[in-house]
Parts: sequence; structure tokens; C-alpha cells
Amino acid sequence: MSVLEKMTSEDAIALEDKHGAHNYHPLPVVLSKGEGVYVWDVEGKRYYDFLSAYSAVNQGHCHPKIVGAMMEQAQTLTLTSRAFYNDVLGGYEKYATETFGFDKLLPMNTGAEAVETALKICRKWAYEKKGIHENEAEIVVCENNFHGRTTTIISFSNDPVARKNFGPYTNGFIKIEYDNLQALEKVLKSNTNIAGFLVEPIQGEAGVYVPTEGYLKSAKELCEKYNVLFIADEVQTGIARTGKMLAVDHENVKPDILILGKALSGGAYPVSAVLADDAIMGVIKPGNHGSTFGGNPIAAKVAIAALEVVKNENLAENANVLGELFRSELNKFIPTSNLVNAVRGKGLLNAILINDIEESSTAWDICMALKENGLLAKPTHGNIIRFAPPLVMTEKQLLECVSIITETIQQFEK
Ligand code: IF1
Repeated sequence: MSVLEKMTSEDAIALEDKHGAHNYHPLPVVLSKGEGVYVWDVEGKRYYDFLSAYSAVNQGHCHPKIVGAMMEQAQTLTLTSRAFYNDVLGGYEKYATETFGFDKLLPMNTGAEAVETALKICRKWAYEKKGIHENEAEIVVCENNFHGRTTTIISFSNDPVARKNFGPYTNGFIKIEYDNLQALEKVLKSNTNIAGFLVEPIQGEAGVYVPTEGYLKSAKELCEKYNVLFIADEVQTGIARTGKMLAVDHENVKPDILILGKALSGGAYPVSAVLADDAIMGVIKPGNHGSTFGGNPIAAKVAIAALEVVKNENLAENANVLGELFRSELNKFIPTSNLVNAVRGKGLLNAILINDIEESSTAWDICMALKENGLLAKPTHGNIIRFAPPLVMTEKQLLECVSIITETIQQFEK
């Protein structure tokens, strides 16, 4: 069979199973088209997308302005490497640094690359500005973090599935409990080699864990007190997902280093970035860091378009309003359910907690039933189902999805 022939879902799954590494366990649905809040499978069935590629497709699938910018640049100049300048990168850097309020932007491609870049900048700042002895810098991270899958990043993960048998691990990281200011102050007070504190403003993969109100602000104040860099990983929570342009904006916190990815491109192209002011980014000199595709013309054009869409379509406010509606509707349903314990989240990054042991298949079974009912979502760890639709959703569509979700769960009520 020519790989270009129209295939069935079964064919597509068989091809991936035979020829692809088994590094995921996808829901058995084969998507072939996306538009706005919808995706279609190869048999033509339409679904509401309630994952948004883990919050990369905030602007909706195949947004015409983003795709248009990508197509135009793809026919003009795709890649120069940073050995030469190009006529798009500087304008993107200006636009993005003004949007987020920083002096400088270092362009990368994936979220993990941006996290690694932030760690390198933090360490170099610690040696050259804070005066920590070389190779002795420690960076504080949180239990149950998710920051990507490189060897250094999984070195400070406590998820055995993501970490086991990938050693030897990178040193220089101290884990503390998330949302625990006493734990943070204790480690900052007792150790003079702390360079930075890397934190997700909301822990996504851990199950959309929203920290106590004021946690981010107090953590930033502690970092200032002990001359430690506050590094916000907004790869998943950024770009309007939580009802503000950045999740840290809910507490008016300006990170020392800001990490962006995913929806920075609207899901059209791998684009990530690290932003910081000159006093920190100035430690990076020619030859210290880079990447073949980092800052390429397509990425720059796509990112400008993706950010313009967020602003012009007021997606942060839409996420804020629809997120409140989603949680209030589910909080009406929960008292009638034996299966759902709670709903939690901010903006349109939400999750429900299923009343079953983590090892049970209930959350998966519910997601399989949701698929049959025209809505795609996937459990995070065990018994938590994340709900994160594109931010372009209308109130009418959201209420229809609330009905699909509650009616599907009722099929499982004992
Ligand atoms: C997978 C979830 C996982 C991230 C934060 C950095 C990165 C991510 C806060 C790295 C990436 C993705 C990766 C993807 C599934 C998804 C994910 F949290 F979003 F659900 F895994 F935990 N910081 N998250 O969330 O960005 O290198 O992937 O561009 O690896 O399975 P990346």
C-alpha cells in the first residue's frame, strides 16, 4: 500500500506500531484535520479538542493568520542559521520583549531546550555575577515537576517512568515540596550556593495543581531576599492559557528568567524562548549557546502572528471567562457524582479528580467514552483528567462540552 493512499485509523495505528518507537500510549484515534476547536479523524468523525496538544494550540487549530504567516515565510526564506542575520528575527525579538517586559530574548525551538537554556544562563550568572564557586551552583526545583525530557531535566524529576535507567544524572539540583514557602526559605537560608528557583506557576503534568494564592509572589520575594533567580516555566501555563498572558501575572510577579514554548507558535511550528533583562542575559556571549533552528525566520514570523492573535482576539479574557464558567458548571455536577471528587484549574487549564485509585483504568475509560461522544481528552497521572480546549472556544461550545463531559461521566456512575 502506498503510504500516500487514504488509510483507515487501523492502518495508521498499525504503521506507527510497526515502524515507530513506542514512546507514547496514545488514545486510539487517528487525526487528519484540525480547525479552531475541532479535529477530525481519518473516518471523518469530528471531535472537540480538549487537550490542545498540551496547551500548544491555544489559538485554535490551523489559525489562518498563523498558517498564512508560516506559508508566506516558507516561500521566502526558511533557515539561515545564526551564522548570518535575517530580516525577521530582530523584529520578533523586539515585539516579544516589549510584549512580556524584558530587555532580551534568546530564541530556541522546544520547551525543553528553553528550560536547558534557562538553567545554563542561571548557572553562568551565579558564577560570574553572584560569585558562587564554579561547578558548585545549586538550582532549587519542586517535587512532581515537569520541565521536559532531556537527561539534565529528568535528573531532577521524581517520576520514575521518566527517569529510571537514564542515568548517570546531572548534579546541582535540590528538590523541595511545591507550594511550600517554608521549605523554600529553609533551603535558601541554609545554602549560599543557590543560583535559582525553577518553578511551574501551575504544575500541569502533576495534575493541574494550582498553588496557594500568593505563593508565587512570596517565592519571588524570598528569591530577591537571598539573591536567587526566580525562573518561571510558562511553557504550558503561558500565552493566555490561565486567563492572563502569563500565569505569574495573576500575582503581578515578574520572573528573573521567563521560559515560553508551545502556544508561542500556536502549535504550528516548534518555537520557544527565554527572556531576561540585560543584567542576567548579558552573561551570554558569542559562542556560549545556540541552535541550528533557534530564531529561524519561519519561527519568528509564526511567533509574531501567534502573539498578535492572542492579543487581537482577546484570548486571555476569553480563557478567564470560560474557565470560570467551566468550573462553576462542573461544581454544580460534582455533588451529584460519586466519581468526580473535584475540579481545579485557572482559566482554561483545568482538571477533574476521579474518585478511584491512581492505578485504576477509570480515567482512561472515561476518556475513551468521551472520544465516542465527540470530545478528546487524556488523563494525566492516574486518576486525573486534564481539560484544556483551545482558547478560541465560544460559550455555546463550552456549554455543549460540559454536557458531553457530565453525561459521559454519568455513564460510569455506579
Ligand atoms: C511529553 C504536559 C508533559 C511542559 C513544561 C517544559 C515542557 C513541557 C511545563 C517541555 C512539555 C509536554 C511534553 C509532552 C507532554 C506534555 C506534558 F505537562 F504538558 F502534559 F509531558 F508533562 N515545561 N509538556 O509542560 O516542552 O520540550 O515538550 O516542547 O513529553 O510527553 P517540550
